[in-house]
Amino acid sequence: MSGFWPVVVNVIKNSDVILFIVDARMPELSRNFELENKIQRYSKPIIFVINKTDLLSQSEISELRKRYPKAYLVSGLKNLGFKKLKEGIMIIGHKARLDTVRVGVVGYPNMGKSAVINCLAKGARTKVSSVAGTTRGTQWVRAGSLRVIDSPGVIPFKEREETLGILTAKNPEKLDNPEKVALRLIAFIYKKYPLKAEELIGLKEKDITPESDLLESLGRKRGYLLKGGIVDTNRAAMTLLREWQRGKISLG
Ligand SMILES: Nc1nc2c(ncn2[C@@H]2O[C@H](COP(=O)(O)OP(=O)(O)OP(=O)(O)O)[C@@H](O)[C@H]2O)c(=O)[nH]1
Ligand SMILES: [Mg+2]
Repeated sequence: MSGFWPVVVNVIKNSDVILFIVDARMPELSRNFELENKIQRYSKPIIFVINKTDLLSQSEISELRKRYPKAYLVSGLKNLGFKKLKEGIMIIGHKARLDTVRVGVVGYPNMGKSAVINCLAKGARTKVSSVAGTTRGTQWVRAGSLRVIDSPGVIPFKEREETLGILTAKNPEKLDNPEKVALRLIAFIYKKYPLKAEELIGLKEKDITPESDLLESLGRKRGYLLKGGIVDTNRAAMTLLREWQRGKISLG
């Protein structure tokens, strides 16, 4: 487990409601059952917040709405969806007869927890960056009758490196095997967003065979060549992972 668990458990204990932040590109993958169990153990209401919706198309957003009718869809980058989210939080606060609602914000690293807080609380200046593990301590921020607390991202015990890479919760530079992770990411994009994958890799799904080297296709398409015309697959892998982490690959 990452060293931040005690900090996050404290955030859970000291909150009236928990915002669980997931990434719209991969909401299922970014749920963290260990963390959800912890929240349930303290009987705190959970609001699922699907962030980074700006990276999806309108039809994908509609799909998400259908699939997760109770979740709130937002974009911390574009400041979208926060009026409704605030209302949702206030409803829970009213029901519990609270004058001030303490809102804890949790999730994997890099899901946009700090960005969400900056939108919820206008004066908040929590640090936002594409480096996973940016937030280290906790910080309370006031927003009207809300008190919002940021928290460091947490990773379940023994989470696979491929999963963490796709989740952008582990920085590409820190991965043991970036090419393997990039290949898993490509497979993920083909599965969920096939048209985007075809455009990105330059290979139609129907033309992929077990012999296809997708990193080589990507590198060749982008002109990442080494001496002798060999494709630099490591550069292709690292660039793809960095662009994915920085939200440079729009799926819309
Ligand atoms: N496209 C897009 N990017 C976002 C959005 N919200 C946050 N980001 C980006 O995602 C990255 C992580 O944002 P943070 O708010 O620092 O994420 P965090 O969950 O607080 O991360 P840690 O503190 O490292 O756990 C940054 O590069 C943000 O610019 C969003 O709604 N859309
Ligand atoms: Mg943060």
